[in-house]
Amino acid sequence: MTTETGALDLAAERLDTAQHTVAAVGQLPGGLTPADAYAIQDAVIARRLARGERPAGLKLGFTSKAKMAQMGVSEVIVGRLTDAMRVPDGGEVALARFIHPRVEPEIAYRIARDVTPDDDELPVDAVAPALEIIDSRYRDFRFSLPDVIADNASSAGFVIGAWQPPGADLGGREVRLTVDGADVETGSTDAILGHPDRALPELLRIARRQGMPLRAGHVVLAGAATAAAPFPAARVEVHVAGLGTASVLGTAPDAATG
Ligand code: 0L1
Ligand code: MG
Repeated sequence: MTTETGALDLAAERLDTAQHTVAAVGQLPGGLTPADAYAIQDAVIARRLARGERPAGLKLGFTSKAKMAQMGVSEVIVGRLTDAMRVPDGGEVALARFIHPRVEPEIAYRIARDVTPDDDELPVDAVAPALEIIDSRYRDFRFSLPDVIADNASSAGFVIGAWQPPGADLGGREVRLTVDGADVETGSTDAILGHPDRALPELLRIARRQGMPLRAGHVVLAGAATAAAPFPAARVEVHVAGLGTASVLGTAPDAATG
């Protein structure tokens, strides 16, 4: 780590305030290392947990070529999920909670039991189609790699479809993202690191390096199968061939019920 703790705390405060006041901020000062950026992410998450949120799992970001091209980066990153980010499958979410939300079709894995230092691989007891809502806290979604790591990999929300037993090959499955029934992005689960199962060792490696615990029941989001799409006031649905669907209704400020 190269940046002083006070400066890291200040950056975390800025990003946390941006998230809960729904107001974008400028990028962080240059010169941050990835280690600094994960320390800022730790401090951002500590603030959320101090407000009563509970850890719900981890997500991988930048796992697809489309995503890397869209954002101009080449490294896989990890962010944290909390219970406050979860939206029930088929439920609704007020878009007023977000600055400029986007949505991605993903595959979710459920962790079977607490992961220990002896585990060579992640114990998984279920898989599901999933949606991730991302919402960069930076103005215009513009950020460097340390910026986005510090900003918890843009995590903002997630939706998990019906859990299925693991075991079937999740590779090469068609993925569609629809808005009010019309396709907006199509792709394949192979866009996730060549095969979504490859997300698991990547995640274990980074989670272990960063000291991020994985507990029984935690969700792992493997990464996006297509580029992200804007999240409009409409029903957004992911369809994964042979695995099922998950959906969420984005509600505009004047239509929000909660
Ligand atoms: O889940 C993702 O791949 C997003 C990573 C963060 C970058 C972004 O905001 O698009
Ligand atoms: Mg994602």
